[in-house]
Amino acid sequence: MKLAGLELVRVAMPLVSPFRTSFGTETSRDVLLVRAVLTGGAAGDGVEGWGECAAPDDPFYSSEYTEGAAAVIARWFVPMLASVRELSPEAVAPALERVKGHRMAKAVVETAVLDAWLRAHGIPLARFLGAVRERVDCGVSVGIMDSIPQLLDAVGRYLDEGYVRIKLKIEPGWDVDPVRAVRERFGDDVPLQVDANTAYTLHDAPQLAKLDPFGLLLIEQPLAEEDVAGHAELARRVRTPICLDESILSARAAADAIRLGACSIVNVKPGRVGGYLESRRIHDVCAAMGVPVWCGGMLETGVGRAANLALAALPGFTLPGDTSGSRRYYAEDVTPEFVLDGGTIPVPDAPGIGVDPIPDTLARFATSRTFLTAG
Ligand code: NPQ
Ligand code: MG
Repeated sequence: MKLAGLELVRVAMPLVSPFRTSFGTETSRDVLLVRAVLTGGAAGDGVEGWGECAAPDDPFYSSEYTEGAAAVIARWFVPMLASVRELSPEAVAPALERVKGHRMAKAVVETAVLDAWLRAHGIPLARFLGAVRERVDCGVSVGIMDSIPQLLDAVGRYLDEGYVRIKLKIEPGWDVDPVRAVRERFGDDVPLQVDANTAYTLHDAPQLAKLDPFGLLLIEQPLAEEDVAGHAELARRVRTPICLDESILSARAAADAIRLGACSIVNVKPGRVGGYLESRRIHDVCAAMGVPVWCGGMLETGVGRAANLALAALPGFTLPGDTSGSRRYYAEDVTPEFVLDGGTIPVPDAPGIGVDPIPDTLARFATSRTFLTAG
């Protein structure tokens, strides 16, 4: 098979409520979807597949952002992929290797090709990756709020909906108090964890150690993305397990961080690491080193959500992920809605990622569509 072209579809998705983290407040998600069209396969001409870019609108969470991802795809990735004679999922990363970084842009292109290739071969993504579950346990990420009563309200609603794990976003000034309040209201049995999105420094170790009595599952990414050694030192000063998110850019980075003692749990986000193939390698390396992993989230529409559910069904994903129902973020999704049922969501079992954007719905949310012809 060869690449016929990539369509870049920008969609503007209003969030059901503002999502505040230590790096900013989001009220809508301006996301890039990519449709890959492949030709020349046994399944005939024009097989297509979808991927969703994890890059946020602004470069405040990571160096990547939507407009930048679209630019590098259009200017470099399309010509690089056009020259691949036998395009397969495994051929994408080597073809793009000469471009440094840009993992979220690489991930969305690899995923769109992977989806098309799997559809042509009739294979569901979950089966391709080595999934062992038909449903996955779902957690929810709860943003920083203006007040504790507001937070307790939100957590109470998520627990009523059935979420099996709560993750509180924290930052200096919003850490011990919200955790204590949630424990006092909802008890010690609620699986609870926190995510700082790099908001602390090693000087804050005594403050972070104050979270120890609350029996948290983990503290996610307390320190800077590049501060792996700092996390190793912090891990010696607090009892709560350290989990890395932003720092883990590859399977090699994961192995190094674990060996250094910087983390004992890993958040896997396919966008951040360049795609689902690298995500599976992280899963494998962590399993070999006895480190549990879980699937993170980037406020995905149903396109990204579908693929994440397949990944979260792998055996090493032993902790509930941020694989929430579509309604956690969107009143209306571009795909059929993913609905939480008994704290779980079924893993799509149709070929590829297993879902398609609904054409009319996509047309309503799309702000621009550009088809880039290969060759
Ligand atoms: C995390 N996600 O685990 C991220 C952070 C995050 C579900 O907590 C736009 C796009 C806004 C991506 C805000 C969750 C975002 C974003 C937060 C990712 O660190
Ligand atoms: Mg995180």
